[in-house]
Amino acid sequence: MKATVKAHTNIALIKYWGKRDERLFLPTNNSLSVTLDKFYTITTVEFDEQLTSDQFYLNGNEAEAKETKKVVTFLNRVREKANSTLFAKVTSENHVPTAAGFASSASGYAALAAAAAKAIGLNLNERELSQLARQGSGSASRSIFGGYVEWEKGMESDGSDCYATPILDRDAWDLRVLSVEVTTKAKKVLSREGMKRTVETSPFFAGWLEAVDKDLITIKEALQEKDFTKLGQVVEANALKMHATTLGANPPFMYWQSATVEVMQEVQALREKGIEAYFTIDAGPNVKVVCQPDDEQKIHEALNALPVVNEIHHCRVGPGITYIAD
Ligand code: 2P0
Repeated sequence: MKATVKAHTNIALIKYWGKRDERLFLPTNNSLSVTLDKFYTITTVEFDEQLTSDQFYLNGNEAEAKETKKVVTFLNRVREKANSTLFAKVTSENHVPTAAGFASSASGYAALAAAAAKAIGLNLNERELSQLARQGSGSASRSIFGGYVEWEKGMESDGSDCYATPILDRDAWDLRVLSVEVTTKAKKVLSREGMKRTVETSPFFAGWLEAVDKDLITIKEALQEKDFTKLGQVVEANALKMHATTLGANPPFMYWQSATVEVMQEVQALREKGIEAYFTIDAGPNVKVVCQPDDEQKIHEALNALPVVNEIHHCRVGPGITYIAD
């Protein structure tokens, strides 16, 4: 009744931005990500008839009540599926620098879904695990798989056709992602809240939905043709469109800080010098830069020279979930 799983985080190249069902985590649009090798979560789940409630330990300490509540809600879904009433001890180690703007929820819920399913005796395939992980956090549906992954929004109201699928192996295209951590002070609007506010109030949200389908077609062509320029251009443009929706929300909000804009402008300046780099930004001020291996060092040096840059993490394309023997 015990299992341990390692899952890696991912960065969306075409963003998930908006839900059509908040309880089931059903998105308004497909998204496409690359799994990263450097950041991951290792989670052990043990169901135990001696326990009288669920326990959640994160990085060696009992987790905060808010986080534990989310984990309990998720375990309730797993118990319902398995027709079980057993409580569990969940132990998670996060190797994700949250200051770098990576949501640990993607690797966290992918690892939790796979470990909990195995520990309770559910025999789920990867597609089913993707659907389960999705119900902890949307982006976790993509972290079940390695390489380049598309999360299908699906049409059904029960989420039965809403899951991620791998579209290109990690070995098929060796791209690099530099995670550029900038100095930051402001409090951020959580992505869950920002997404909801945008869907409900931003007049630009309709434009986002119209654009994202076209961007998906373009990026899939780029992946097939291994056309880096085509990929980079659509990645950067898609991130800018996602962020534009937040400016139209009521009340309006913005994830960027001045340091964010400085990094974005340096990336554009690098391109003018003939070095191909493209940025993407999630629900926070840090910037991720996508590039080809030969340019990685030059881009690092240019960005590292900016006073607003704190740290740069270098990532390669990573694998899907792995089960670890106890
Ligand atoms: C993404 N983000 O595609 C997008 C782009 C942020 C910006 O997925 O509410 O933590 O748990 O489903 O997955 C971050 O949101 O949101 C996210 P929930 P999640 O990666």
